[in-house]
This record gives sequence, structure tokens and C-alpha cells, in this order.
Amino acid sequence: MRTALVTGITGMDGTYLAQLLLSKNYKVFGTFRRASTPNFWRIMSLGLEDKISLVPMDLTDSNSIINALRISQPTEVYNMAASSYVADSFECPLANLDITGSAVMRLLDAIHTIDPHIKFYQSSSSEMYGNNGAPPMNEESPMNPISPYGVAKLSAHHIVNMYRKAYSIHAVSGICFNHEAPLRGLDFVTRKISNAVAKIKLGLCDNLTLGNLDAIRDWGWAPEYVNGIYLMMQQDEPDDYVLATNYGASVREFAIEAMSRAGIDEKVLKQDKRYRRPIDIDKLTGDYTKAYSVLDWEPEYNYFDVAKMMVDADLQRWKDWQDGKMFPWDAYLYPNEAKVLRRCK
Ligand code: G4F
Repeated sequence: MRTALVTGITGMDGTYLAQLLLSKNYKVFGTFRRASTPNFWRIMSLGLEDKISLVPMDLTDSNSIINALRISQPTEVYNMAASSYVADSFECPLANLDITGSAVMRLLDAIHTIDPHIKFYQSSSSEMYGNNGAPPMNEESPMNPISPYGVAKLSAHHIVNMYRKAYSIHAVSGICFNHEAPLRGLDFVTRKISNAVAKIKLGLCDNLTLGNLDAIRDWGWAPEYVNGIYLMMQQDEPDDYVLATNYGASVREFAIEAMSRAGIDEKVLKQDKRYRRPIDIDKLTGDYTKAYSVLDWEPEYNYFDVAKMMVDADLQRWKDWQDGKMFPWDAYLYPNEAKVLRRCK
């Protein structure tokens, strides 16, 4: 049986990936960090809590990484963990460099030590390109990151390449452009939009206040991207692949689409410089030709669909809440402790 260790399994991509791998009969282990406010709502909202095994691990601690590899004995490791909120990386740049960048060297070095035959996937990011002025970007486009997060992701991208070449580790990079879904965290702009739009529609708030409305992003549908990630890992040779839709829309256009889906007036949209970053990428769109030709991967959904599906999901959540139902994030704090696998004496 194929066994996967998924770091960041409590995040959006980690949860959708776990669901996909379970559907392909993998045994799935997921790493988590103990926190005062537990974060298992995504796993529970897809009903995965009894189907996966949880291993405590912290990306800043090499021993815990080695321990997680020993417990799970994976054939594949998927690194879906990062400090993924770009705006926050300007506030805590060194922590971001450590968790998003250096941790990838810890992971690959642990794999090299324990079992170099383990396949490794790294979630690289379109944030690595920065304002390189030549969208749509492909795997060969120049990378000039302008955020601490982008710099950290680019260092991790180079680390993957280095372990591939120096030690022949099957290390794969997926250069993922923005991808969104109802399991997205509320900090990210698409979910901030869909959540506020749903609340406005139901009379629970009266405005949607954003920062830079002109930034253009390539917004895809996250479940399709985890499928692309799975396909990359099934190839005989490790490589880099862009996953994108090749279609750009501004934050304003995404918000307008969301408001139109809910039938609310655009005048609720406000701007506040508090939500702007010290510097922002103007335009990111990706060329997924290589993923299409090698993996036969092609996105079905564009930003219109994504905005609609996210607004519909948040409307349903808030209607359920008004009917007295529990929110997924009000779910039980931790899964059964007996399911957490620990180092034995
Ligand atoms: O939703 P965002 O925070 O995503 P961002 O920064 O593009 O990063 C996401 O995509 C990357 C791939 O390119 C990932 F690597 C990364 O981990 C993450 O998943 O912001 C999108 C755009 C930015 O231009 C931002 O300035 O929306 C703009 N924006 C405008 N108002 C806002 C807001 N972003 C947020 N989060 N909140 C706002 O109020």
C-alpha cells in the first residue's frame, strides 16, 4: 500500500489532498502542530478525522521531522505546510524564512538520511516571480520575489532542485498560482470576499473593506490543483510544473463577481490602506502548457466559477448558523487523542 505523509494537513490544500489520496487507497498520515486554538475544522468538515493518522511535528524541529518519518514510513511526502499568508511575512520575515524556506532543507535532509527513495513534493508558489513583467509565467520565467514569503519560497524551490541533482532524490516542485475554495482561510482575499458578501446578503454586516483592488491574480479551484500535484508525483522523473488557469482577474473583478452572485449592490465595497502591503505584485498569470502536455492536467474552473462556488458555500454556512447549527470551526477541538501517534519509549 502507498503511504503518504502530508505536512500542513490542517490547511486547505493539505485537507483536499488528504481526501484525494484516501480516495486512491493511500494510507495517509498528517502532521500537526499543537496550538492553543486547534485547527481541525477543515478535516472534520470533510469527515476525514477517522480516516487519517495524526503525527505531532514542527517544521522548525529536525528531530520531530525524523520522528514523523520513522512513525509513518511514507513512500511519498507532500510538503503542504508553510506560513502562507504573504502580508504576514512582512511582519515576521525571519520566522517566515525559517518555516517556509529552511524547513524544506530540514525535510529533505531527513529524507536523505532516513530513506532517499521517499518521493518528495514541495508546494512552490507564483509569489516567487514577483513583478517580473512578463506574464503568463512558465517554469523557465525569471523569478524576482518582492515579499519575504516569496524569497522564502524561492529558496525552498532551489533547495528542492539541489537535492534532486546532488542526491537523486525524487523531489518535485509544483509552482501553484492562487487557488481557492470554501476551505480557504478567512485571511485570504477571496474568502474574505465570499464571507463578507454572504453576511451582507443576510444582513449580518454592511460592508466589504479591502486593500489593493487592482492586483491581478490567476484564481483557480483548489481541488483541481491537488489533483495536479498528485499527478506530478506519479511521473518517473522529478520536475517542476506550473499549475494555473492562464486567466487573470483583478481583486475588484473577483469582488464584483461575488457581489453579483449574491445580488448585492457594489457600493458596499470599500477600500482601506490598512489592508495594503508595503509592496504588492501587480499581475500574476500562469502558463500551464507543460502540466497539460506531460500530466494531461487542465483546469476546468475559472475565477467566475470559483467566486460563485465560494459565495454559495458561505451563504449556506451563515444560513445554517442562523438556523442554530454549529459552524465547522466550532467543531470539537481535537480529534480523539488516541489517534495521535507518538514516539514510543
Ligand atoms: O489572497 P491573498 O492574500 O493571496 P496572495 O498574497 O496572492 O497569496 C496566495 O497565493 C500565493 C500564490 O501566488 C500563495 F503562495 C500564498 O500562500 C497565498 O495562497 O491576496 C491576493 C491579492 C493581493 O494582491 C492582495 O494585496 O489580494 C490583495 N488584497 C486586497 N485586499 C487583499 C486584500 N488580500 C488580503 N489577504 N486581504 C485584503 O483585504
